[in-house]
Amino acid sequence: MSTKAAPVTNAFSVEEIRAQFPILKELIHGKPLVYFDNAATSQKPRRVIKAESAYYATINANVHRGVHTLSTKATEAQEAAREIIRRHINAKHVHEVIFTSGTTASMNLAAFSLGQLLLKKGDEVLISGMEHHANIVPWQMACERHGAKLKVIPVTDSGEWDLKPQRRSDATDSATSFSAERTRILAISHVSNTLGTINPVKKLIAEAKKLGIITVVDGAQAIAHLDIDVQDLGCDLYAFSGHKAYGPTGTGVLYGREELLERMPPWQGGGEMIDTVTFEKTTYAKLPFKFEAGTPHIAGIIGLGEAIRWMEDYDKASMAAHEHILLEHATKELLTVDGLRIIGTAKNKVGVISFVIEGVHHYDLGTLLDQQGIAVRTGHHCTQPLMERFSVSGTTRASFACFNTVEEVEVMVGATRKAVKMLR
Ligand code: 7TS
Repeated sequence: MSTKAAPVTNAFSVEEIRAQFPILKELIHGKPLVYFDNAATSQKPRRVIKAESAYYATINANVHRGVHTLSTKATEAQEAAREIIRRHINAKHVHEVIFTSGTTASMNLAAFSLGQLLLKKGDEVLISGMEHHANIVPWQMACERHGAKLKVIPVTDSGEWDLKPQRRSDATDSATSFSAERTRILAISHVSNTLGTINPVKKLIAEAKKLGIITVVDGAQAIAHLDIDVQDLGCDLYAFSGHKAYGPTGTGVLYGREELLERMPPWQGGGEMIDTVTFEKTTYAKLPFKFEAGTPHIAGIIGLGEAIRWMEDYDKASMAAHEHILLEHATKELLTVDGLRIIGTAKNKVGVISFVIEGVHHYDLGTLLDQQGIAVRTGHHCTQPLMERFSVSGTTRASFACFNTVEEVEVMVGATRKAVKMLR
């Protein structure tokens, strides 16, 4: 497929980028693949695939265990990835970067451990109405364990946080108020996976901090599109998945501020997270290993380090600028489809566009688009409460990455128009 999008900056050429993704040469039902499901998982550049397979081919061994050469090399490669990630998110210390299997695991760690440390009967955890289930259910479980309550920031019609009730000193709706006495934890997404909204996390974190509230950010949809500086954000914990940022599946990170991580109890017990074990008592390893029980996904972590270096080579801001062009084009063109409504119309968005079409079920549309080689996600996107907020059972979602083109957007819009005619 030829690519029509002009390079956005000198540092960025979509043609050059596309050439690095082997999967983009695949045909789906005989048609060139148009991959618009990057919010579910992004595709991987050759460099990442090679880094992962090179580990297995040349230095495969367990980490932090053997004195033998391979184990040393594997350990060095894994720890080099930790430093790449530290630098990328501007954490102060390398031991503030904990490897997990993904955002879901990071959030379960955070909710379990912070629950043990902070929550007691009558306390509150505040999340927002646009959270992914991974940033709802672990907190619900923690609240159940400790007798705390889950409170929710409402979402406006455009798909943004409605912070007015929180700000009012005379807030009558206690369901949405920040309370110095009761709120212990604020857990919010940086970017909504369903709406694409970029949330003003820094501002809310600053307000929470004034009240001594611990802040946790779900950065799953931010890491591939925004420059992340955890010190500038001021958050206590920040979670993301490697596979949504051009890295391997089964990898993730939980960043934590040293002083808080020191106080947090471990989530999982087992090998590697201990200092000494007797049948009577176990003492735990230093950070970050206290939170990394068992053998990690070493190959994946090395691949994640390479994915981060790859993104840095191409400059995230240039990628985001390109994706914004795709978003604007898709928004304008899709709105010309009869009966189409976009869910999520915030001013500040990443390249995610969710829509519903009158008289057309999202599942049927997704199936017909697939016949044309176009991969989109359909359904509730693991945000069922948000679907309820917008009174829809699901949406069709196109989510862009730096390798997508304006021409691909046109292919999708054309195929959507055709599908609507068939389905009505
Ligand atoms: N939080 C957000 C905001 C997400 O978008 C996702 C995954 C997760 C947490 C969980 O990440 P995981 O890597 O542990 O699965 N979101 C999506 C999605 O939008 N479509 O498929 C997965």
